[in-house]
Parts: sequence; C-alpha cells; structure tokens
Amino acid sequence: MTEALLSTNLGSMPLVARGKVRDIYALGDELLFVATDRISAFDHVLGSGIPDKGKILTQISEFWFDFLKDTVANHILATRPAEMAALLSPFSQQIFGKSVSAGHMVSESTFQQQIAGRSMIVRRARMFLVECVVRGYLSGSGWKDYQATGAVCGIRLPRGLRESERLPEPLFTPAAKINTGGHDENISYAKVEAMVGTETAADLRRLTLGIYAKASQYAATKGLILADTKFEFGWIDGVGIVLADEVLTPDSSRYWPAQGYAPGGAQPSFDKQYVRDYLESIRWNKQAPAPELPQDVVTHTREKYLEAFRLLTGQVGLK
Ligand code: Q0T
Repeated sequence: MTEALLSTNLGSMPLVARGKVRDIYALGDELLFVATDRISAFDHVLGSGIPDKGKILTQISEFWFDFLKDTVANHILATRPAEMAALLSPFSQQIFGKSVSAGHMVSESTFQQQIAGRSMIVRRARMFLVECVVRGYLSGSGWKDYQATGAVCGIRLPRGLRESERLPEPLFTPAAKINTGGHDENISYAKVEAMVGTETAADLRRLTLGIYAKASQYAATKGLILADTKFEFGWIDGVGIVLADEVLTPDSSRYWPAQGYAPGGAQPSFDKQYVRDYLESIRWNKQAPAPELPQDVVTHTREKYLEAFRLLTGQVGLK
C-alpha cells in the first residue's frame, strides 16, 4: 500500500480552494479537481488519510456521471489520462517551467503522480448555492428534524416513523451552503424558490428526485441502500443546468448494506463506521486537533471504500 496523499502541491498552478477532502486548481478557464486521501469524521479532517481514497471516490463519481449522462448534463471535461494530458499541455511550460529548484515548481512526474486516477478537469459553472439533498430514508438531520417538528424541511410526515425507516416517497430536502465551517442549514422549498427563482427551483427538485430514483434503483441491484445523497448543480451558458461537484460517493451519500438493514436505530455507515467506532472508543472530544488513526482502522476503512467501489462500478481495480 502506498502512503496517503494528504495534500497536493502542484507548483505554480493557482490553487482556487482546499476543501475538507479536495483541492481545486485553476487551469485557464477550467478547473482541476484533485481528490486527496483526507478523511473527515464528526466534521473534522483526521490526522491520518486513507491510501487511495481520493482515487476510489473520483472513480465512483466518474462511474455515476457516465451512468447519468442521458439524464442530466454535467461539468466534466476530462477524466481519462489522454484527454487530461491534452487539456494540460498548453499550460505545461507555465506549470513545469525550467527549474524545479525555483521553489514553487514541481517536476512533471511529481505532478502526474499526484493527480493520476484522482482528478478531473471540469468546466466552470455558476454554482447554485443550494445543496440539493434527497432522502429516501429517515436519518441524520432529517431524523433530528422529524423528531423535533414532525416534518423535514417543512414537509409533514406521518406520525410514528422510526429512525432509518424508508419514507413513503423520497423527499427533496434542500440546504443552504454555509461557508464558514458550520453545518448546512435545512431550508424550505419556498426559500429555494426565493434564492434561484421558481423555474430553476422546480428544475433542481425534478433533477434531484429523478437522479435519486435511477441511482437508488441501481444501487439496490448491488445490495446497497442509497439512504440519502446530496447533489450540487451549476449553470453553464449554452448548456443550462449541469450536475457538478462529486456525485453519489460515500462522502456525499449514505450507503447502507441492504443485508442487515433494520429500522428503529442508526444503521452502520458502509465506509466510516470503523473510524467512528474508534474515535468513540478513545473518547475524542471532537475538538481540533483530530487524532491519527491506528493502522488496522486505516486498512479496514480502505477495504470498505474499495468494496463500495467494486460493488457500484463492477470494476476490480483502480485506474
Ligand atoms: C465549482 C465552479 O468543492 C467545492 O469546494 C471545495 C474546495 C465546491 N465548489 C464547487 C465549485 C464547480 C464545481 N463543482 C464548477 N464546476 N465551477 N465552481 C467551487 N467550489
């Protein structure tokens, strides 16, 4: 097992943003998304990474973008090495320059090693500031909301539903992006209309529910329950609404093994349960700095991510 890539250094490429897990660079008018091996739990990025996690998530996302391509347009320009190389080549002088010793430069091989299998070049879109969440099951903040109010995002639900129970029908439960660390805030559909207009709000809801229907049906054939997931959409002139960000990865979705599903309590997370159990076992106070993970927790968690990748994509190994 190679070591985890915790942070990228792409030399003189302009860094646009570092998220919890992904690093985003500007590539002319486009963006280069690089998924690192960072892992978060309880809202903190942990001290250890999971080797290959960025590759696994990128390749799961790629699978779904392709699976959904007749349902929704997307922001992807290139993921295959040859296509990526063609889009990177006009910038190679700038990026690699003459001397690696110039401080902020990296060699081409160091660059390629960091992005291989874990990156995509995407078109810039004007992002809608709405997290398009869809829930087929009652879990997480949806469960909390229901317990407190009998509704989720203002949608009334029958009494007596249990935690993790399948909902009568999937719900569009949007959230507003809150930038500074905080949790996204559940909002009503009326609020979405106020933010993006009635027509776009209806499009986002229709797309979100349509994608969930297709994806959850597929996941079920692989023994997985897609309990809920979050999409981000943007607008590209001449194209319209595009599906952006990462899609249907274990980081943006709750997948549960169908086998052993038992409503009436929390379900074990497909990928992060071992990490959460470990962090609970050491009684981490969930304040920075986040702890490192023991090797067996890292190895087990990597296996779970790989299992999700194999189940969903039918591919045996990573590119
Ligand atoms: C974005 C323009 O991932 C994000 O931040 C983490 C550092 C959220 N984000 C998305 C964009 C996208 C996409 N996806 C796009 N196609 N065009 N911006 C920016 N931040």
